[in-house]
Amino acid sequence: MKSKYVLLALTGSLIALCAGQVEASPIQWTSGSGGNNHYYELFSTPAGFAAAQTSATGLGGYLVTITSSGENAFVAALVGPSSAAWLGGFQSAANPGYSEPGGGWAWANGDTFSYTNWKNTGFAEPNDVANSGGIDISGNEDHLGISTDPSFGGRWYDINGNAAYGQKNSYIVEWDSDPAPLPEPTSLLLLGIGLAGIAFRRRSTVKREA
Ligand SMILES: [Ca+2]
Ligand SMILES: [Ca+2]
Ligand SMILES: [Ca+2]
Repeated sequence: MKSKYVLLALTGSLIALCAGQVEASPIQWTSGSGGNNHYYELFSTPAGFAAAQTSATGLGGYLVTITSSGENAFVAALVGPSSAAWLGGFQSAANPGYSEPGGGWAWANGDTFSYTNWKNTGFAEPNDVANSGGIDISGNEDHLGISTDPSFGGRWYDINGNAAYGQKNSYIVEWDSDPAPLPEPTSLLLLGIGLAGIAFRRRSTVKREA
């Protein structure tokens, strides 16, 4: 009986895992199209900056960095029309050349922050204006976003990433190489239930045998 229960629970877990598992669907920016062969995926469930960054590193990648006009165009297309997303950039007084609003910006993953694509018409960015008194890292707006709203056209803006101000955005994860298949949370939950079932059956079997 013991081995039968274990086998049933294990089979159930495997079925649940296979049925629930959906591979991440990152898109490669291929060298054939002028790209860097990195992989990118848009996560459109709005998240605060810190949560987005935690999600990106948890998936083995990083919040997207943009280091060329070609990469900006690729990322803007991924964001889609009239939307916005976090980029993996931040500003800090600890960074070389810091001054508000345009100095001391850096990519969190260490990429060189030289290419920029700030909104430069109308209300130009960066402007460090919002959330008066709401210090982000060093100023009022020290995190980085890209917007495809027609008034931005794929250009960047600085915004407060302090969770207390509640800004949420879609975000894009970038990987240098193809990430491993990523199980969905539901399949991990089902796997957990299956494993708990194995443990329960083992314990109850021991009881009956005792
Ligand atoms: Ca990049
Ligand atoms: Ca700032
Ligand atoms: Ca701004």
